[in-house]
Amino acid sequence: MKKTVLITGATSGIGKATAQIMAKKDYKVILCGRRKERLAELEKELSEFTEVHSLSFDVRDKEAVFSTINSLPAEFSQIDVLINNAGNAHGLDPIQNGNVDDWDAMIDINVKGLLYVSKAIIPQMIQRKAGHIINIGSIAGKEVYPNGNVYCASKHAVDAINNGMRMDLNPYGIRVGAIHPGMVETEFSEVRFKGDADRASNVYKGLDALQAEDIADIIHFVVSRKYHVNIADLIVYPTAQASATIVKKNI
Ligand code: NDP
Ligand code: 8X3
Repeated sequence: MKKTVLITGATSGIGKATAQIMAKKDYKVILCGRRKERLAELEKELSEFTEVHSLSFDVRDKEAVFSTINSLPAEFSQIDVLINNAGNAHGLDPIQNGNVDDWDAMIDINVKGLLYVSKAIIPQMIQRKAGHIINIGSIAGKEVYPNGNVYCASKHAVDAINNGMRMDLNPYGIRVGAIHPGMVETEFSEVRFKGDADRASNVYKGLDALQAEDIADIIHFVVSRKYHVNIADLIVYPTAQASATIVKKNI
């Protein structure tokens, strides 16, 4: 029987690339995100390979998260793999200049949103004593860099939640692990810099940054190990990057 994967943040970047790979690897795919047109477009593209269902909700909206996930049609209601990927950085400012709305967005989306989606799906995994949760953290969850303050805090929280989830779900045989990417060239920096495309593209200038497909490939590798193998914590840098602040650029 085909397994079903639910991917949050599937309208762009890592989530979209993961949906594309998983669809071609014969998983049924549930695409989540806010942007309905993008969901519809991707659903159409992937329907050529597998069964696809789209859910449009904001992960900050607690009620919407639970009601949407609880009303999945029967053929998609068993979620074997959850990929908690939705998230972004908002701003890159010293703490004293930080924008309170940016702080709210990062904590509400990256931390609380991940918790809500997990809470909606974990009970069925417990009932079946099977399942796999992959939390997309970041190197920002392993180290703090100047001006990264609240984004780093949100990803440190993801790291902690990932470890806590693995402990708490251990009695039920549920696999839990995190992947922590370094620089991946997606819409991430455009969101961080509020649509400033020049500033965003500068981040990746002069190096071979990771591409969304690189992380998607690794996600598929992690998911497709034999069930007794749980990859719990994985840091992935582009070769040009050695830490959050050490990056070799050819410019
Ligand atoms: P993108 O900006 O390309 O994608 C972000 C995705 O998250 C979009 O699909 C977006 O969908 C979704 N999303 C954002 N806010 C919400 C919300 N409130 N409700 C529901 N969905 C939301 O960035 P990436 O692909 O790079 O980011 C994916 C994950 O990877 C994030 O958790 C990010 O922190 C992490 N990461 C990224 C790195 C990078 O360098 N790019 C490095 C390390 C980690 P929509 O707007 O349609 O709702
Ligand atoms: C994204 C990578 O270095 O911008 O999480 O925090 S970084």
